[in-house]
Amino acid sequence: MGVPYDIEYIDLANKPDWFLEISPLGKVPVVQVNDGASIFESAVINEFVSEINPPVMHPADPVEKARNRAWIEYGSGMLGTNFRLRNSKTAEEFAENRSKLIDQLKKVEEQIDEGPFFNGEEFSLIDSSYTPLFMQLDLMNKIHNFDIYAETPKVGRWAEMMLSLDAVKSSVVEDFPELFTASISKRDGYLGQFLN
Ligand SMILES: N[C@@H](CCC(=O)N[C@@H](CS)C(=O)NCC(=O)O)C(=O)O
Repeated sequence: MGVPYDIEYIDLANKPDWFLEISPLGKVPVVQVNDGASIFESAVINEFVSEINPPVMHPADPVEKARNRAWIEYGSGMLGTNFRLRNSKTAEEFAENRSKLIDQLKKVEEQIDEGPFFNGEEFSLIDSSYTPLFMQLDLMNKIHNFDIYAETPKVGRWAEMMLSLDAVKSSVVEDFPELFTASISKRDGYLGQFLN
């Protein structure tokens, strides 16, 4: 808590020059620290912010910390699966990607106990790392209910709890739902047909 920052949102279809100068891969998110250094990759940024504002929000036990980091990496890959799900053109392609994502969610389901967080009672960086996926799935599911947590109730409860937190709700621009939904509508894919 309490790390001072300024934030700039980037139109990825129209990246400003100053952004391209500080973002080594031209991607968001990127953090520029006071001495001018640029830090990219969201998991690395999260660890960095946590490290300059201890305690670090990973489990203290090295084995547990490594397990958390590994599942954070796995969750990052799931964003790719969800990107393909969101952009599926046909019902068949959508069903195929849905089932791939469900298989991945099942692996995560095996890792969690009673919650409410991934590690139980304590909030950790892994909770925030899965939240963009949960937020996207929630908005996609509002367009067309595809029951993504039917086989993973614990992940479903984890997602619902994370999305109910004020810190999560205020972590995106106010009109994020509209912008995200509009980007799906524009794409002329399977999900978009439920909007048009
Ligand atoms: N693994 C990276 C992914 C970064 C990433 O792919 N960002 C996308 C937006 S979600 C981006 O900036 N894309 C713009 C582009 O590639 O031109 C992270 O977690 O930071």
